[in-house]
Amino acid sequence: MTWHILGAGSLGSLWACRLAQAGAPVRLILRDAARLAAYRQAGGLALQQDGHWQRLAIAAELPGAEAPITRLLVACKAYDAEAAVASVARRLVAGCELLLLQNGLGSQQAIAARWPQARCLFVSSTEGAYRHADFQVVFAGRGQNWLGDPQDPTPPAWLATLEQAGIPLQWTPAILARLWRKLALNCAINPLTVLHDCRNGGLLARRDEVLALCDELARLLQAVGQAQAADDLADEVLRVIEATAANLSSMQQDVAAGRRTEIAYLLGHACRTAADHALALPRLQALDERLRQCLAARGLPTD
Ligand code: NAD
Ligand code: KPL
Repeated sequence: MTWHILGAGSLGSLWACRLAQAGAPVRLILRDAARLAAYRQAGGLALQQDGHWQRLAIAAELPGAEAPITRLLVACKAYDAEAAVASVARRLVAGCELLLLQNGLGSQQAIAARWPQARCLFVSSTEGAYRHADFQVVFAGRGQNWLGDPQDPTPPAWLATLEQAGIPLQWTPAILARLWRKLALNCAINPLTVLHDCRNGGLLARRDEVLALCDELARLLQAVGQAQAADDLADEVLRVIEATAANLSSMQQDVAAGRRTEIAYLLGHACRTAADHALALPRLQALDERLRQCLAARGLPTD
C-alpha cells in the first residue's frame, strides 16, 4: 500500500527517504505546480545521514491528482495541517489512515473531528531533522517516535514496515499523555527562551520562574485527566534544560529566522484548555500575552 506524504519538509522528507530506501512505495504530495517543478528540477529528495548525502528520486504529485489515498503521513507544521488535509480530502478513501506528525495539540483533534471516516494516528517525535536547502534534509538527531490512536488501542498491522525502514517506533495507547507531557515541556522552556533571548541553559538563572510555570502546567495536566503526565514535571524540565543548555529552543530558532511559530498549538492550546476547565493559571496566561506581544513586535503571526 502506497505511503502518501503531505509536506516535503524536514520530517516528511526524513520519513519519505527511509521508507523509499527500504523499498516501500512512497509518493510525495507537493503544494502546487511551482513546487512540483522545483522538485523535478532538483532530481528528487536528498538526505544527509551519518555525514553522507543520498539522493532519492521519489515520485511526487499535486494534491489534485486522481489516485485514492489510503495511508497519509501529514508532515506539515501544526498551523498548516488541517488546510493541507483539506486539499486532498476528496481522495481519502473510507477507513483511510492519517498519521499526524504535528507537535503540540489541537491540530490533530481538529483533523480527527473533520474527517471522522479516517483513522487518525497521532505521532510524538523526538527525532531531529532540518532543511539544508529546498528538498535537501539533514538527519540531525536520533530519537523515538511514539504512535497511538486515542480512540482505539489496536496497533496497525504495518508497524513492522516502519521498523524495517529504520524508523524507530513505539506503539502506545497513551499517546495523549505523551503529547501533553511534550507540550508541557515546550511551554515551560520555549516561550521563556524567546522572551529572555537566551539559550535553554540561560533559564537555569531563572529557576523560580520555570518552577512556577511547571506548577501551573502540572495543575492543567491533572485537570485534563493526564495526572501521570504531571508526575515529576519540574524535575524533567530542569533535566532537559541542563541537557540542552547550549541549544536554542525550536521556538527561539523560528523567531530568529523570522518564521511563524506553533504557539497556538502549545501555549495557546494550554491557555484555551485551562479556560475550558475554568482553571485560573495566571502565570501561563501572562506568559502567553507577553509572547504574543513579542511576536507581534517582530512582525510575526501571533496564532
Ligand atoms: P517543515 O516546515 O520543515 O516542513 C513542513 C512542510 O510542509 C514544508 O515543506 C511546507 O511547504 C509543507 N506544507 C505546508 N502546507 C502544505 C500543503 N498545503 N501542501 C503540501 N505541503 C505543505 O516542518 P517540520 O520541521 O518537518 O515539522 C513538521 C512537524 O513536526 C511540526 O509540527 C514540528 O513541530 C514537528 N517536529 C519537527 C521536528 C524536526 O526536527 N524538524 C522534530 C519533532 C517534531
Ligand atoms: O523540544 C524542545 C524544543 O526546543 O522544541 C526542547 C529542547 C525540549 C525545549 O523545549
